[in-house]
Amino acid sequence: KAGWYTEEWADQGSAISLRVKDKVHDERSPYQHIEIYETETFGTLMTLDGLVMVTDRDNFVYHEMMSHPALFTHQAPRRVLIIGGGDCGTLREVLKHDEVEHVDQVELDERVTRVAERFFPELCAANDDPRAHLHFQDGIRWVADAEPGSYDIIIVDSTDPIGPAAGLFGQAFYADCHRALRADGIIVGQSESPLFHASLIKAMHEALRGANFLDVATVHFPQCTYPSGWWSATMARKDATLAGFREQACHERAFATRYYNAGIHQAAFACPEFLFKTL
Ligand code: AG3
Repeated sequence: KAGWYTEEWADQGSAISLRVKDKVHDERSPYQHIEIYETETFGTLMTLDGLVMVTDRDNFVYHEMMSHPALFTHQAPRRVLIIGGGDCGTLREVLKHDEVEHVDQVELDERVTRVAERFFPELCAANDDPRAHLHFQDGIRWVADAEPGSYDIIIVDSTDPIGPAAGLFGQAFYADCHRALRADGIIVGQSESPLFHASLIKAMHEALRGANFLDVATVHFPQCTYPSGWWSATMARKDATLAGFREQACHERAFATRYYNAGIHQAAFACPEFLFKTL
């Protein structure tokens, strides 16, 4: 049925609407309601519990910014853990880095990945890379059970901080991540809209510092199908600062990106005045 798909943000008095040609998949997994639409102008759309997760047209911005700023800040990212990320878009970006030797992706809901394999094959194209290890279980438990110092980078590619994802924004989880990271390890998590959710970003900064991370920073990027159209990822480093961008390596990277480059890397860390005053 053609019409409009709308994600409404009641508390913000605003919404995003995409013109859709058809709903092509609808299922209730043990964890959530998974729907796939074919849109008029944004390609395929995946929603979870009615909220936009991925569209063909704009997911590259989010997935590149969830991965490359952290991977080009770390001097030698070899072992990466992705929590969530079931559509595999972040995994694809991480695997573009040749120095990455092993990626564990821990997604709660296997159905999200199976549906993505069918409707977003280009995001899942690298899933059979021998370096990629997909696990379908609770990420909070995974990190709590991880050997100390087992990862260089942890990427938290979660849904909004409600329901099962809420724990992924808390200090107890960050403390477990701190332990699971090597000394120069970096954690990065999606941190919602700076315009709509500045208090969440502030709480994340406090929780990360409370979990003994030395340096915390937020990167900004446009994401026109998420609330407010402006999105962020918040990053922290265990016992070094987030300075040390491998700019030369970024310039000389052997893989293609569509949003991220060295100029974007540096610009994305700039902190808007209102957020600076909030944090
Ligand atoms: N992670 C979801 C970000 C939250 C979007 N929120 C919303 N639409 N209300 C994206 C998963 C992509 N790998």
